[in-house]
Amino acid sequence: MTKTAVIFGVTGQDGSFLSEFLLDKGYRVVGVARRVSTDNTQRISSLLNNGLELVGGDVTDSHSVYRVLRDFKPEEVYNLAAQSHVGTSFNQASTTWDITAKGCLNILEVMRDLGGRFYQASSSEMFGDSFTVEGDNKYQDEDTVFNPQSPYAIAKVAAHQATRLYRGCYGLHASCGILFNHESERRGEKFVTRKITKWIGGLHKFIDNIGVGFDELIHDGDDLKVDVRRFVDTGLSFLAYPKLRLGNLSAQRDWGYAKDYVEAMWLMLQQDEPNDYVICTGETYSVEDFLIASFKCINIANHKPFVVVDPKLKRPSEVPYLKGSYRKAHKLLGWKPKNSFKDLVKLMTESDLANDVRS
Ligand code: NDP
Ligand code: GDR
Repeated sequence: MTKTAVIFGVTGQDGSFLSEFLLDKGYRVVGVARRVSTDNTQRISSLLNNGLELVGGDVTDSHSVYRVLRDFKPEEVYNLAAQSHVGTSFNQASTTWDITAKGCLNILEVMRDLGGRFYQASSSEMFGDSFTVEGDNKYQDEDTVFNPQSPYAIAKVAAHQATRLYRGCYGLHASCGILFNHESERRGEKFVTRKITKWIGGLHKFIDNIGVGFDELIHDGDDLKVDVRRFVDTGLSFLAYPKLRLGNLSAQRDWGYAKDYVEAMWLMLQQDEPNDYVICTGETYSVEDFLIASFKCINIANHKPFVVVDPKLKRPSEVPYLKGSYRKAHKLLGWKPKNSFKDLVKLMTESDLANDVRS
């Protein structure tokens, strides 16, 4: 019998990969998308011609959640919907709460009556500055205490605890995946990894269009410039490309590939008993490490002259160190990551280099 899955947050990075994954498994997949003034279906446009069904709905509107779940009667419900940008949550705390915390509660309330299996997208941000120490090893796992450091993380803790409560009191098959950072060529452009690779793609296009090499770039304040006086057909002396502006470069993250992580979401809902699992790579790298590896893809050994550290991009409160342990997921789900940090940086940088050359 064909199973039906409903995905809230289908238009996002994970929603697109999860839709692909479930369609490949033969599911009927219904994605819930909110109405926005610009097209938010770019990541799923090809899937819409290949079986993915799209319905309107918003997790902050409990009646719309109810109607979708009543009409489609899914066996599995994945809540990926969130205001997911941590930096933004400091300026839009209330919206973040409504979507990321209350939105989850709205789904749980409906599922309490209608049933079905539920996946909640919990986050390593919930740990904040907390970690477990074992000898020389500092890591976070399912037993590490939460100490959230942003309005986003607080909302995720609320949704996580609500999911556990509904599992405990109403016997709902509800699982939380505590996912560490996962990225891809489809990652939103405001997250640091994609911001870096997108910028590199743009720089490559900039010099390629002029027909010069990286060695002809002049470092001038916050800009990179090319002297174009030798090109007879321009009336300009210099063309400029802004340097890459970033905030905190020392933060350490456990970065994996999003495609590997959606499989873990599905595996959690295939277990007889609901549970909570950390999903990560078990390795940690700083933002600066990401910069170094990404610049290496364009054969630039020293990224420093290309980057401006802007204090305005630093957050009021930061999560300094994330490194997960996926022991439990490996033992109970048989899950482990397939792609390394190196694979991820290469894949993302090459994708943005190709995109920018084509456009
Ligand atoms: P994205 O920001 O790419 O996607 C978020 C999705 O939520 C989008 O589809 C967005 O729609 C949707 N959404 C936002 N507000 C609403 C609303 N009111 N009603 C319905 N849908 C809404 O996030 P990711 O795909 O990266 O992450 C998926 C989930 O996993 C999120 O909950 C995130 O917080 C969580 N997470 C992500 C991690 C990561 O590293 N990627 C790690 C840990 C957890 P729209 O396109 O209209 O904006
Ligand atoms: P994060 O991801 O906050 O970990 O949340 P993000 O890529 O936004 O930041 C990672 C680290 O990089 C530092 N940083 C910058 N970040 C952004 N966005 N832009 C910058 O210019 C910049 N410069 C430095 C940040 O301060 C931070 O330390 C992501 C999201 O996907 C969440 O939804 C998810 O829950 C967590 O990962 C796990």
